[in-house]
Amino acid sequence: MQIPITPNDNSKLHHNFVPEIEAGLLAQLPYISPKFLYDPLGSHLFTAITLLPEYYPTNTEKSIFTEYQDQITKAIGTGGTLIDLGAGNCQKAESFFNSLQPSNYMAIDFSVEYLEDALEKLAGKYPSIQMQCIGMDFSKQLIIPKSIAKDRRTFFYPGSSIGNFLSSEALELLRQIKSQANDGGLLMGVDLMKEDSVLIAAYDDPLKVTAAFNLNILRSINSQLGSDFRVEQFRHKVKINRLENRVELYLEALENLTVAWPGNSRTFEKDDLIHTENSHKYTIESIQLLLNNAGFKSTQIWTDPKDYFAVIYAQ
Ligand code: AVI
Repeated sequence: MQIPITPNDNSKLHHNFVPEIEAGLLAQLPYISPKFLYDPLGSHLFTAITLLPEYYPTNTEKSIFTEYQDQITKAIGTGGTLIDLGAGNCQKAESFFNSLQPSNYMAIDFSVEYLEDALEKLAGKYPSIQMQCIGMDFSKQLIIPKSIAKDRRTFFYPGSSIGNFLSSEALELLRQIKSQANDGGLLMGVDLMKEDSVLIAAYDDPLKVTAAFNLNILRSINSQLGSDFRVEQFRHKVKINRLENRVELYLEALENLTVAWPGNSRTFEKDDLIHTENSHKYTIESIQLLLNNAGFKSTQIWTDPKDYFAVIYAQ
């Protein structure tokens, strides 16, 4: 396994992200970028979320992958390079290794420590696949190293992670994918709009795993910024925003408090909110429009019987 050190490697994380975090905390409506949810503990907590029965996206996407694996493989073709965006524990990509038989697998994630562990196990299991991983914040810019063959690139972006971007950001990312896919394409999972009760159960689960995942962002920020957030002074809050077609995650202050970090501080009053994540839900029409605007000419779409989730191959 090759682990390239790139300009986006996490070793530079602290230095690079302080101004961005500070700007969010000092904003009139404070916010923290959702990428900070995925520190090593946050990545494990997210994996735990995907095991919750209430968190339907993972199970539903998996059922579509299983049911339509042959059709998906036929659409993509075998061989080439599989580029896994937000690879996490690499399990979803692994489920396609036997059918797609990529010659190269490149795993990209914000949390490189978690990725390295996952990839090390995988490399031993599939010796015929060349594997490498990169720690990259591709929410800013997606740069595929020149060493990766240009032809037959399949970008793999499952889990409806595209939903965590504003539509302008999603459009930009999809444009960057399209421009680097060349004669390949994009296999993507997209969560579809549905009734409130299903969304609330998925994002405010009774075991409080999502609450822990959301609250952990404060510890992740403490280690990036040197701030003194205390998790017990906040609670997880979920709102459904029908106008924007999204689930919104917040942390709500339980009391009046001040958070300090080197060179600055922010006061919160009881009930003040910190916005931590948007999870946009699409319709088939709205995602197709976004893909077309990004330059993709054709799409093949597979859904589940309840139309909860869509898997799309775009070229
Ligand atoms: C990674 N992403 C697609 C998840 C979602 O559903 O938006 C993150 C998540 N947030 C809370 N639960 C899961």
